[in-house]
Amino acid sequence: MNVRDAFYEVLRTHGITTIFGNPGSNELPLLSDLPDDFRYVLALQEGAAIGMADGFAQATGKPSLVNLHAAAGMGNAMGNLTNTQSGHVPVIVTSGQQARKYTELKAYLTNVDAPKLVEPLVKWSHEPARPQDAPQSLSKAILLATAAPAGPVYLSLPLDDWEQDADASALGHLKSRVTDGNPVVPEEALGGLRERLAAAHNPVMVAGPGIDTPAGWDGAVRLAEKLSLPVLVAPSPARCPFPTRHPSYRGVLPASIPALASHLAGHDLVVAFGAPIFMYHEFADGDYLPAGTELWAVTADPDEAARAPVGHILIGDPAEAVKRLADTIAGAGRPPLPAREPLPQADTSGPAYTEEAIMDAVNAAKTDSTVIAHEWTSTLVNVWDRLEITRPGSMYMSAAGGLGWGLPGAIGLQLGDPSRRVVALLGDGAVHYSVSGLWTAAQYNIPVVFVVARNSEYRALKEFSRFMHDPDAPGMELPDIDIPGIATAYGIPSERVKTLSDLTRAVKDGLSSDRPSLVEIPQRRIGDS
Ligand SMILES: Cc1ncc(C[n+]2csc(CCOP(=O)(O)OP(=O)(O)O)c2C)c(N)n1
Repeated sequence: MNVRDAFYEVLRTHGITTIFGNPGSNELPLLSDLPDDFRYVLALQEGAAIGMADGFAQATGKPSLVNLHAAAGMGNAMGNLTNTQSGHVPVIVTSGQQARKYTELKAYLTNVDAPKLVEPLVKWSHEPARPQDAPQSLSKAILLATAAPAGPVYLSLPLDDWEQDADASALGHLKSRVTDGNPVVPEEALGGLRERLAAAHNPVMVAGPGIDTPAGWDGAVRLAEKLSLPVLVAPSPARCPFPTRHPSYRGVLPASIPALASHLAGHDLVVAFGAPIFMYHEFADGDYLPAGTELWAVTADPDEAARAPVGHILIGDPAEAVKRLADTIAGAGRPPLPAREPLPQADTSGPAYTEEAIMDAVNAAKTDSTVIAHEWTSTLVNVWDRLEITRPGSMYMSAAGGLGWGLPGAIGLQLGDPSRRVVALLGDGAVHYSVSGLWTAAQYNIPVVFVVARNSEYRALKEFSRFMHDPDAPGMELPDIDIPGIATAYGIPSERVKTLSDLTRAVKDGLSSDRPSLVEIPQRRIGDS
């Protein structure tokens, strides 16, 4: 058995048989004669490959593998890797390295100091010291990526390692190695939070992406109902962690320090589950919390805990913690919360539509099982939740705010769970960062319904420049792009609709077809009444 056979054997052991990638000469010795039980999904650019692997890992709840080309390929991948890191997604990123002897000569396609390039964005970045170590390094990479807090890891793999003899006895051990038991909050620490919650007069829950699991949803809903807690979604959400039509649901927190603090005014206790404190965005000075408000939080990530600027942070699985609290806390005896104010009626007049009206039209087409991949930045704060989200794992957004995740992320989500159908909601600017993913969707027949809102501008940036009192920046206009034409050229059946009812019809048609499709709808530009 050679190193290459052993490498594939370790992947098999962990159930990893899909490789997302974009190959180069350094990778060919690993990829040629791919074993029959593996499938290779070709992305035409490395950022798209990362996005697909990220969506696939999130949909399957298991680590995924991506194989990229040396230094330039890894460079292209870095943008989307910021999202994978922030989203705590276990993606095993690999790239080929020049032959060991050639790296000393810095030959063409040498990845100089390969682990250094990626290091800030991964949990572990490594090039095996000996060819025989590659299977061991892979095994460690997989176990480390999945251990809490999950996240991407990176391996650089020299091209002349694969034909070397493997260490057969080491492989036997690698195949039976298991790590188990992600940390949970100790009972004593959780007891402190339980007491604090029981004594609070007007507590509020903040739900983060870390509780978007069946256990997390169950626990958060029961805890909210038992204590009549209003529930806010943590700012800059990467996933939807709470049902958006539940009476406790109160929308998404704003992402600036003072706006968030004033949103929490009047609450003596804030309890956040599965979120950093907090994923701020718009810069403005102020205090983190209103006077008289205390913050507690539970996160699986010690780094999130340690960098929280305020609060009493408990480290452990946040979904397990919220569920344990719901199981064990006594009811508060407060009356049930009144349902949230009904959403304001959207202005549905055309010919270009408000984002609220477009969101409603998509909502009318989706079902409970539809999964949304969202990268439409002018609807990032309080418009996406016009979608009725009723179950976990139904809504994903780029976790670090890096555009280029949504389109390939949707493809990975769809491949990862074919039992559910994915709608990608994209801005006409966002589409272009990983646009070549459309080709992968067409060629592998991955039936995502791509919805593009066309306002021919970077609307979110224009809004931002108003917020920052920096008007008149250049580079905000996107005229003359034929997105349905581009999609058609990549092999995706596409249409441009003029009415909201046609949008609903097109999304329904797409969801009932077994082919990918794209629909574009005009969105109002900033300042249009
Ligand atoms: C990789 C990357 N480059 C640039 C940006 C900055 N950016 C944030 S929002 C935005 C505009 C996106 O426009 P569009 O997709 O058309 O959505 P709209 O805001 O118009 O709804 C840009 C360019 C980013 N977030 N990520």
